[in-house]
Amino acid sequence: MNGADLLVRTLVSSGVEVCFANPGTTEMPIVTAFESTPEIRVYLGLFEGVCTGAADGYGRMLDKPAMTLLHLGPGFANGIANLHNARRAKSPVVNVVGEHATWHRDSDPPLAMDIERLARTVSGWWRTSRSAQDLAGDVDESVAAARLGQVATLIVPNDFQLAECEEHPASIRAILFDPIDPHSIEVAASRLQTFQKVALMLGGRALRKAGLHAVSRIKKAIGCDLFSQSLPGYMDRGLELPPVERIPLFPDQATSLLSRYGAVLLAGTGEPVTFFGYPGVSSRILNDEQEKITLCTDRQDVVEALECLADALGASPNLMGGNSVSTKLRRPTLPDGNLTAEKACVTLAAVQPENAIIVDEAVSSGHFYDALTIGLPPHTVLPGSGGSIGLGIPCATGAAIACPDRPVINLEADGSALYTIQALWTQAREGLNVTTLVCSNRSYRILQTQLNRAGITSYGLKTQALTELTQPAIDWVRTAEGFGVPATTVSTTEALVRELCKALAEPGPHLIEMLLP
Ligand SMILES: Cc1ncc(C[n+]2csc(CCOP(=O)(O)OP(=O)(O)O)c2C)c(N)n1
Ligand SMILES: [Mg+2]
Repeated sequence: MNGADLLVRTLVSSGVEVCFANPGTTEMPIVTAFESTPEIRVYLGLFEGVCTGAADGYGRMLDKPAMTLLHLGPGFANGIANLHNARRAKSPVVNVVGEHATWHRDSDPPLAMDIERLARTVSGWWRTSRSAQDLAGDVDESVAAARLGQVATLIVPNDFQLAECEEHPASIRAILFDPIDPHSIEVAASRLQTFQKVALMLGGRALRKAGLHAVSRIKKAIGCDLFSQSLPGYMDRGLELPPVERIPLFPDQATSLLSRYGAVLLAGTGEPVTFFGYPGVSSRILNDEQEKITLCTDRQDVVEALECLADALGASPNLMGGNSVSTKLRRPTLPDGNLTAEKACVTLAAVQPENAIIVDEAVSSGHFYDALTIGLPPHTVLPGSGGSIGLGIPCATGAAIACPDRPVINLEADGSALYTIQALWTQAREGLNVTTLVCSNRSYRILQTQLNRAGITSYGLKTQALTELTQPAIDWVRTAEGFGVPATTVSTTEALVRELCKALAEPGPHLIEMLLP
């Protein structure tokens, strides 16, 4: 076998089942190695940001890594924006990046770049392999690093992919979290009990079912309120789960929401900070008087820590009684008439099927949606996480590949959609059950809102040119159909209900342009 075979076989024996790829000449031995490895499924993304966003979506859904295969520094660079989102989402991703042959590298060929430097910006683990035989150990370590909830990047020179080497058995390693310190949990429990009003700020695995189960025990014991950062990576929501509120994006709203709490427990996330720096406004959302208690480190299992905390607070394992979880089905009533962003959100909440995966990159159109979902049937929400737009369509693609039996609905802002629109082609090629709802307000509306908030209400021609998506308007139906995805445009709530139900009933991807004011 050669190094490429060893690499692919080790990935498979470490539990990796899918690869989102956009290969070039330096990765062709790995492409060939896929041929003799039926255990790994491969998907072509027509831009590296599609591959990395899809790997992120897959990783978020299954909490285990997909692999990407990327071409040299330029290919990796194209994938970085969505790897940034993956890093913020604590998503497990393993990148394999081809590199020039070691003997060729020093001649500074046209595509040469400092790949390690790029890798550092988004990866919790990175390495350039030193020999073909080392590849098994490298892969093993990269997968173990990714499974802790980080991006791992392995750079593999082409000559090592081609070199002969020995088979090396590897197996799936258990995730190696650092142990929880019972004393620090006791301290956290007794501090929390001294405050009247406590907030839990949740992130990472704390927002998955198992974490939320422990959280609801804590809520039942001490009556705290539950929050997440504005853009968490993953949230299980709906019936039988406790209501978690995403903190607002704008600092004044976030600060006033959280100022009433004497203590904030940080579980799986850091202290909340404002999205941008605004002159005269503090970067931190919590004030100095509020006590901040960090439950555990990134290297510890937040779910286990939450369970220990629930035990330390004397919380009963039984969740019945009290109001720590929503138990009553509450679907909003369908609105009627011409669509607005709010009506689009209400319609989605009224119609979305049980077990749906909602990929939320609706930007300014989506903020009505969250509050409507507490009493809905169980579902999962995947928000933008790192604020780098262009994640939604790739992320929905990866989520659908991870969970083929679950309907995926992607609430997608028009400007954001256009960064990685070619992911629609992968959805069509693979026949994925994704319905993309484009929030067609024909502008970068949030930028205009930011200007309004800064007191600028009339725009000059240049500001208009840089914030409006008109002249020409995007033809969404022809764009989607060009990539092989059936599409339609709706302007009323009634038409949206009809088209959404039709799209959900038919297999394969669909796109619905929602005309919004
Ligand atoms: C990669 C990247 N480029 C640029 C931005 C800056 N940015 C934030 S929101 C936005 C426009 C959003 O427009 P759209 O997706 O249509 O959402 P809307 O504001 O209209 O709801 C831009 C350009 C960003 N966040 N990420
Ligand atoms: Mg827009």
